[in-house]
Order: sequence, then C-alpha cells, then structure tokens
Amino acid sequence: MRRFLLRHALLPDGWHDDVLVAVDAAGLIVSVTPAQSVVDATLLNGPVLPGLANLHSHAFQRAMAGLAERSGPAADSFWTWRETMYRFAAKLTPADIEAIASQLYAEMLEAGFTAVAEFHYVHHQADGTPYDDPAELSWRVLAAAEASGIGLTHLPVLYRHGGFGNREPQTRQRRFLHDSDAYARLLQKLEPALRNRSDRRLGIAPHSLRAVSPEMLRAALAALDDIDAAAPVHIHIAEQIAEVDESLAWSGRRPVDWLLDQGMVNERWCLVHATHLTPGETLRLAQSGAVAGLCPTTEANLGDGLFPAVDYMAAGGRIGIGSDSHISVDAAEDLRLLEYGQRLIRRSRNLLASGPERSTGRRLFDACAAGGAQAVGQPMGAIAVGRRADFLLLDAEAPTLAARNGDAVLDSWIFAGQRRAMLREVWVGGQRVVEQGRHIRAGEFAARYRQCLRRLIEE
Ligand code: NGQ
Ligand code: ZN
Repeated sequence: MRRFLLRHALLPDGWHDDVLVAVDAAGLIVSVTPAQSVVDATLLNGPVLPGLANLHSHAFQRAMAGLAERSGPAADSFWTWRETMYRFAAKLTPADIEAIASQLYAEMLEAGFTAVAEFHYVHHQADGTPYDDPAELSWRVLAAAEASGIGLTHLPVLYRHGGFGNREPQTRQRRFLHDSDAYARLLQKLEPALRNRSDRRLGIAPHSLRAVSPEMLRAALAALDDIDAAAPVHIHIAEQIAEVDESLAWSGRRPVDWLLDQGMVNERWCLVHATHLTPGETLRLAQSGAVAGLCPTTEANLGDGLFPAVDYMAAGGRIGIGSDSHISVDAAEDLRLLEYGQRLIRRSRNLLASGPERSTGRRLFDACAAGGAQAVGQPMGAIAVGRRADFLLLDAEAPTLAARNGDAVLDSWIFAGQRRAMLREVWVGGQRVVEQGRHIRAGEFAARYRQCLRRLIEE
C-alpha cells in the first residue's frame, strides 16, 4: 500500500486541502481521507487533478504532423489531406509504428493524458498481405503503451469498404482491411493481453459508416459481446458534409440519425467527431448516454466544422477530448479550443460554463474527465475510491498560477497557459512517469523517433 498526500486536490465534490490517498498494489485508490496529522506519504505539493483520457488517437499520424500544411496543386480539403496521410501510412514498418507511438504516448503523458483510446487501423503489410502474426502492429502499439506507462484502450479498426453502399476499397486502403471472420479472430487473439488490468481494455472501432456495412457492424458487435458485453465501441461519424450527403443518398438518413435508429447506441459508445448534427440529432445523441468524442485541434486543422457543443451540453450530452491526428498533443489546448470555437461563432463568452457564476475551465475539465473515462472504459477520471491513482501535479510556482486557487487554477491552466509549462508531474496507477515536466524515458524515445523519422521523410 502506498500513500500520497495531495496539497490541493480536485475531488469529485470540489477542491480540498491536504488529502490523504491510499493506493493498492494494482494502482487503484482504496481510500481518500483528510490528512489528520503528519504521515509517511509521498507529497504532491501543489494543485492535483485526476488524469484525463485521450479518447481518440491514430498514433502513426503524429509523425506527419506539420507536413500537410503546404497548399497542394488545387484546393485543399479533408479529402486531399487524407491522400497525403495514406501515402505516409503506406511506408510504415512495425518498428516505425512502435517508435512513433512510444514518442507520442510520452508526449501525451507530459500533456496531461494518462490513458489513450488507440483507434488502430493500419493492420497489414504495405501490399495488404497480413503479417505472419496478423496482430503484429497491435502488439507494437501495446509495446509502446507498456514502455511509456500510459493506460491503453486498444480499438482494432474494422474497415472493409471505400464508401457507403459497399463500395470497393481503394488500393491505398489495403493495409486496413478485414472481413468479419478475420476481425473476430484478431479480437480473440488480442483479448488475453488486455484482460484483468486496470490500465488495459479491448474494444472495437468500426471505422465509419463509409467503411463498414450494417451487417458487418452487427457482426463486430456480436464478436465483442462474446468477449465483454460492456466493452467500448467507437466510430467516426458525420465529420464532413460530404459524408452526410453520401449517407442521405444511401439511406435517406443522416449518419447520426441512421446510427441512432439502429437502437444499439448506449453508454459504451463513443461517436467520434459527430460534427454535423441537426438540432434533432443533437438532442437524440445527448439522450443516448453515448460520449461525443471531440477532437478540437484536429477538427480545426482538417476544416471539419464546429460541433454544437452549447446545445448538446445544455441537453445533458456527454463529451470527451481526443488528439486524433496529433497535430497538437495538449489537453489544455483542446479544452481551450473547444470553448473558443463556440465563442467565435456565437460572439459571446464563457459559453460552456453552462450557467451563471461558474468556472468554464472547471466545467470543461469535469465533463471531459468523466466522459473520457466512460469512453475508454477504464477506472479513471476522478480522485476517488476504486479509480486508478492517476494524478496531474501542476507547478504551484508557475507565474501563471500565482495567487490562483481552486477553479481559477483550472481556468488559468486551460486559458492562460503555455504548452505543458505548468504540468510538473504525472502519475499513472501510483507510478510517476513524468518528472519536472518530462517523461522519464523521453530522451530514449526521442532518439529512436528521430532516427525513424529521418528514414521515413528523407527516403
Ligand atoms: C482516419 N481521420 O481514420 O485517420 C480519419 C481519416 C477517414 C479523421 N477522420 C480517414 N480525422 O475518415 O476516412
Ligand atoms: Zn479519427
């Protein structure tokens, strides 16, 4: 049993000073009590927050962040970016995947994310042939999680089609493809490695309604239910107007309406992006109990559009954040941009505070801590009994936090902070993985990452 003394801790019912937290050998919190007297405990001397989940990641894309910011021969869009991304994905080896994911996961930890849902879709060799071990690239992702210490919800992606109505996939999509049987075998193969640990979870990710038929969607759910009927289900949805139009042409229904009509969406689901919603869809999604997986920096970078966050949250909708393409890896920046998008379009302020006299930062943090934990299906998101001991220790000496207390700390971290500058230590399951703002293996990961990038980019 380890004990921690938290100087200023954000607990589910608000801020408390001098909190004693006991953690068991599995890294789970067994008690949270006021510290009565001087005790033998590890002191976290500053504001302490629970770790956040990063609910949407395509790890390999971190290596191309910043390389798609030059205009192409014709108008650039999400779809031209996707072609660039496909060319990049075609070059990756298993060692590259592991090197990139290790670097990325260390960056996530430094940025305040203590778990990630990896929406993993590059499965096969460059020509589309499965590796000798069809789970090869999943093992590389798991190895990166292990090395970095981040919590991992592994979501192997089911991808079969190139568009609505069972269109055949393009050549460039061949590394992604499975039929239902091969996919079920992949889940069975991975399951033993992800079971019985508070920092691991297996789920599924039907890529999108473009890539998976209704029959395959049902088969994938049935295969997952055989393993774990509560496990997470993530899907990309309604990110682009073209996707909404194609859905209407295919079924007469918009993507979110269509999916909700199937009667299967509930708390285990995470609808990633869900950018383009009618007021009716907004309300239905909010009432479903599912999490809307918002990726503000990627959605801005790709020119997706704005999620109707004010109306959705007013209706009780659940949200979490993800860094998706990893154009930026910074929890505070994603929370800030989520609010700023709404301010810019509504020409108003403190919109997601959701009521008078409330802290916007606190409201965003609480919503994304709870929604993120739900979406990744890991016991996290709060400093409370039964949750994992994931702590973010902010730097009490940071000038930006001078004379701030309680929620003003969160508001200043999110809205006034420089990138990562205020995060001093990060703990996952009672283990410290970030010290003085740096991951404990940052140097080693960065060296391997640079080498991998030189080969990928310069060749
Ligand atoms: C992805 N990314 O799977 O990496 C997608 C692009 C697609 C985002 N949607 C590919 N942000 O949606 O077809
Ligand atoms: Zn995505």
